[in-house]
Amino acid sequence: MSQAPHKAGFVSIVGKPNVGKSTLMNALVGEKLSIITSKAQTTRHRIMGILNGDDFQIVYSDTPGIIKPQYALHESMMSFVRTSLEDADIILFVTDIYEKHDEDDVIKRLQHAQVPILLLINKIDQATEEEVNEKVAYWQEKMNPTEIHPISALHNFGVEPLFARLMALLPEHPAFYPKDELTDKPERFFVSEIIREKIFLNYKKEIPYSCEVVVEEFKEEEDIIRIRAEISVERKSQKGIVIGHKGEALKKVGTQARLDMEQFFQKKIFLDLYVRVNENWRTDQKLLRRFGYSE
Ligand code: GDP
Ligand code: MG
Ligand code: K
Repeated sequence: MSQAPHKAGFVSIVGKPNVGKSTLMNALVGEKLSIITSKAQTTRHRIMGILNGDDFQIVYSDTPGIIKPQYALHESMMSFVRTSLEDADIILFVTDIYEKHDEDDVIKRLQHAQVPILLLINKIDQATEEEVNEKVAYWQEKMNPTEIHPISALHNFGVEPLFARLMALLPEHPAFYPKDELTDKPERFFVSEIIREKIFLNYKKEIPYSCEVVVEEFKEEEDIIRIRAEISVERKSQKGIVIGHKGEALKKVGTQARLDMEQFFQKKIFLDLYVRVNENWRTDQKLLRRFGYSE
């Protein structure tokens, strides 16, 4: 029996506020991973949702800056574009039927992207066929993206064909995130991703790469979630650095991570974070999988 090659990639969803990015995200991922909100951050992207199939994994993401309204938007849009040029495999540039786009340099940057750009005209349930055709012509002329898809994310119109295009454009690649962790215990996965991000933010050089995070306990109670997580390092000297003078460094990581988790889970978090020396973690299968060396 022949098997289709595994496909995986990052799909960045970008656009102005209120054009329907979150609605589209829900339509694309469905209820399969409702735990994922737009709050969890990773070092690479902000993950909006991950959709796993037997032979594919699509990681939908945006960057934190893009949701800032008004004057900050422009700049964050630019930095998004830079990031997505480096990281995304496919860009979904969401507009809606009402939008008049006036940031020409954003469009120029997107035009220079080395990856496919699918321009989505959302909310077509609110427009006549003629208006939709006008918008298609407008964007064709203005931007000439790889493809243009009129859709209604809210009414699930055009989402299925869009998904088929994503699958066709997705590169052959092993999964980026372990599928079993995502299906069994997605909360733990996001807890460890948040902690990992804070480690990357707070320590220099090789330290972040020497740390592995394991969530030992995740207990949800009525109005608090109790989390115990272990940071494994390879050497005693690294343990000292991670903990810091009088425990200050670890405390900072813990506080930052806790605040993000409270946002993510919309609940009070008690986070018990500790450090352990574990010389062998580099050979740990789970870790190799996480970095995509095996499936
Ligand atoms: P975001 O800020 O880009 O994430 O936009 P949201 O997904 O939060 O949507 C903003 C508003 O537009 C919400 O009130 C949605 O219900 C609405 N919306 C999203 N998609 C559609 C659509 O296809 N048709 C209509 N009529 N409304 C939509
Ligand atoms: Mg949104
Ligand atoms: K997320």
